[in-house]
Amino acid sequence: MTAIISAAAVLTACTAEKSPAEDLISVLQSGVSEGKILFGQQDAFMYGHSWRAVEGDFPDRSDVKDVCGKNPAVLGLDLGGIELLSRENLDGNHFGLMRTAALEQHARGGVVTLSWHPRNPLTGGDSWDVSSDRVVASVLEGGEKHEVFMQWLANCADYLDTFRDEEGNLIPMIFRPWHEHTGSWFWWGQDLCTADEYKALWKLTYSYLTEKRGMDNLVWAYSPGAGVDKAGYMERYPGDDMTDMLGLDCYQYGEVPASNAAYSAQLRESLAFMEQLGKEHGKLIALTETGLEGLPYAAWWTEVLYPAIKDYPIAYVLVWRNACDIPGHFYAPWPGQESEADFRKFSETGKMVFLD
Ligand code: BMA
Repeated sequence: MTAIISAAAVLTACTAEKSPAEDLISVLQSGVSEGKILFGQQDAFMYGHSWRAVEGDFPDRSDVKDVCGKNPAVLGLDLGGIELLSRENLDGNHFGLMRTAALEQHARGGVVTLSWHPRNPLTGGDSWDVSSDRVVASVLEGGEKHEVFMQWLANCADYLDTFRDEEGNLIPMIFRPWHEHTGSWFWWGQDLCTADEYKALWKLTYSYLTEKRGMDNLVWAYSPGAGVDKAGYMERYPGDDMTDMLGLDCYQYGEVPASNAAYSAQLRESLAFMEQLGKEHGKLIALTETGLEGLPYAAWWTEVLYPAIKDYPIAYVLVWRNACDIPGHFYAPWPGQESEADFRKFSETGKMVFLD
């Protein structure tokens, strides 16, 4: 972590008694107290707008680095597909290469965060298959898919257990399962299960990975979607003992510049109550997903995103992926993209943290 946080902070943070997760939490807290915000992108090293890493050709590259000369300090990766032991995740990333990317990110002093879009264990569909509101109930103890789901968790844990540094130690990672549950587009969403079922799903996941499998390297992030108030945000909170970070997934939708103000207002309102909650519960807060798809507004970084986040003590902000195979589905600029120059300004504010 030396690259992102002062050496003194690291020395204080990394004491022998702490778990890898506690070390990462301390490092992130140090960044917040220094007034910094780490910049992240989903799949940043796996592919970009016009390239993709493949086995045997894994370039040290990201679109962000192509644009501003520095890499994202946070790398987001998704585990979707590991439950079925697939070779590649749902977005075509080879699972072996994802591990390489994570280990390299850790070695260069960066942070790794993991989301998970698993298949639907009841219907056989994907995460977005909301045709049944019994899926969460079916995976809980006593449910007809409980055994199947426990095997999925085991497959996930077996994979995560290979994320080890050269000394054989598990690297710390932010784990962000069952995200955006305040909406109803995933099988674990608001209208698809009760609050108790959601919390039981979290507890099952947490207990299995931490207690049964002993994974003390995971920093647990809770990340509701935008559009809820403070009470709605906390309605399905799993509890302080099973959560380390309060996140938020909040995107900008609609025409620009018309939608700029509404997005900023929503972000500020949410981050304001998250700041309070963070203090009340002693948790880190972060903007775990955000972005404007296609970046059609050239000054979005310094005129929209930066002013909306700069006054809040968020550990990081992560923009979504730059798909190489879906036209227009990107959230960071690449050389030639119209927000390129503005992104460079954003990267040079002194507040946002990138990695060499
Ligand atoms: C969505 C889109 C999809 C992708 C999914 C999981 O927001 O980017 O194309 O499959 O996330 O990464």
